[in-house]
Amino acid sequence: MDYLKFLHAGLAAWVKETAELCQPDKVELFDGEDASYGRLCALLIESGTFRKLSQELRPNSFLAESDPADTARVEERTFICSREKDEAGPTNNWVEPQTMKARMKSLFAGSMSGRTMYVVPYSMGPVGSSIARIGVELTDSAYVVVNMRAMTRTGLPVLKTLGKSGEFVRCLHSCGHSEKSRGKYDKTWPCDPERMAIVHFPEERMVWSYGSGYGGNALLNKKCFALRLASDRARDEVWLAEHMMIVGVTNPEEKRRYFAGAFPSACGKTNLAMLQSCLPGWKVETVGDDIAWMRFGGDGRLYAINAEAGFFGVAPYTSAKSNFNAMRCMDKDTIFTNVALTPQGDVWWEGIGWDAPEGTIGWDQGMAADGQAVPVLGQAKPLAHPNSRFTARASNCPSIDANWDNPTGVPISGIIFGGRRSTTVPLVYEARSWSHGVFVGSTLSSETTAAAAGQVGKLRRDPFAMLPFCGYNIGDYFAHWLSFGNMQGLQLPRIYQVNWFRKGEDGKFLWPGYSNNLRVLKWMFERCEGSAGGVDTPVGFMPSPGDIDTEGLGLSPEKLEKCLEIHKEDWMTEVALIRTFLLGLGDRVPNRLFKELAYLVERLGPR
Ligand code: SAT
Ligand code: MN
Repeated sequence: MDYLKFLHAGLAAWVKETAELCQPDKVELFDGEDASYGRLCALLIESGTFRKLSQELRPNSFLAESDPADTARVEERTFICSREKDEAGPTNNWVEPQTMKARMKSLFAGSMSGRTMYVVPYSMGPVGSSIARIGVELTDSAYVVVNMRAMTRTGLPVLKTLGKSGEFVRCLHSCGHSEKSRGKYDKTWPCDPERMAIVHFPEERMVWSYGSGYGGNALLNKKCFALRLASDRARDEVWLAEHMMIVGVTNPEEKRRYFAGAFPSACGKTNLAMLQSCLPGWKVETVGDDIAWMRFGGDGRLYAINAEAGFFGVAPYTSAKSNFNAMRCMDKDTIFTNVALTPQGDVWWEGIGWDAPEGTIGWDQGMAADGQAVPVLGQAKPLAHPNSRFTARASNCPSIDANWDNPTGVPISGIIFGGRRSTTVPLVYEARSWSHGVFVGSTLSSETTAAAAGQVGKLRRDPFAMLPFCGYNIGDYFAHWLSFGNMQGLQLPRIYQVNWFRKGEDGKFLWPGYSNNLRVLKWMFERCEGSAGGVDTPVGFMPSPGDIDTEGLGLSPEKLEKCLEIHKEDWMTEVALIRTFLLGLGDRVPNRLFKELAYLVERLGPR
């Protein structure tokens, strides 16, 4: 650790101070090299956290099983501890920072005893890009380190870029020690479910996370830094940190345009990012599937980078049909968490596209050190946890875009908002203006699916798909988005809403979806070119049925028309819901959004 001192005094001091608090047995710098990654994977196998999958079927891949009490993000234990409560706003939990620090320090005290504290320097975005930022995570979880190796750019090149006095976000993570013994999980998956807390201090650019080793609770680079802290920072510095995928679309004339898109969970954001083309001559390529950092360039265009370097995707229902490219991403070098294990040493989950081989072992049954695995086939409980994940590298994605790692980023032509709506919202429409588009984003909604806890089919508003991820007052966040509309010299992207999930009277989806969504992207592409038609409707500009390429689709004209229908009554109901929602977000919601709502009512006409 000594040479850290030469590199960055602030970092060295923070490491020392944290080690004194958390009392790890050892402190180790993660250099990001393959050898170090391999050594940590071997350690994880030794401790029983990892099982190596079949080298023939899944080269260099592992299966991890978490404690059943630690399987997803915990929003109710996630806090934004800004100095002022109003800064955190109505959508975040808040506790006064000094009080929270005292509480957290008592949890961190000695929490790493018996473990190693890893120092993980990482870059969000291509190393050296002017949009990218550096973070350092101190963690006592080797599982976190190897996941970060896939999800971010890690290691010595990052430390070099950081230099002696560069700025970085401080992320401290400890799995903790449970007061209650959890049997086999104590060793394989340490955590402290009763006292979990994921805490952000935006003014200090710092995250403290205690008690969970899973996903966004523990990989602090992801939702904590790249969305919650970065959104706050982006507001101050006039850029955007968004929960968006980025996709490149190339037409037969080889012209490429990029789109960024925000979708609440379970709406197929990753599938859209990795779409397989269904149209001759058209290509679709992936830049990112979850987090876009965007900044307007000197030429007035909006440039986006993928803040990440891998995919942390939900496994269940990922198949060759729903997402062929994602399946190929996980052919090798992949870490699976909480999926089922086949007797052949491969992985399985519900909706993978084939039946579970006999003897397949469910996610919380298989890894007992004593080998007493109980196959649970035929049991109602799913074999893979609904929030089971794959961690795959972007570089292994067959559809990865040539510019995905370009430090300049990619120029964004259009921004897409999409939700899962069985009624009301048409297949696609284009916002009439920037502020109308911001209104569309701020009122984004989706119906809940069986995959998430709670009632199925319930309509939930999720503005910009950022409800759990906006690190400051959501009203100010809307104002920040609106502010770009008043700036001179910007080439603002067009803004779209899509809905692949509208249902007919028979309760079936009207639109065939999946690769066919490219037909909708094509309309947007051609709108940006100025070559596609758009009908002026009360909700926005829409394609007439003839503007959507349906060649070879076999979709009846009536069905397409139904996909595109606007029912005034439905929209009046929608307007009332939107008004209630916006009013519920407090007095910092910009008036402009209520104006946009009034315009919508006006365009819908008298009752
Ligand atoms: O666990 S993560 O936050 O990384 C993924 C998610 O919940 O969306
Ligand atoms: Mn996400």
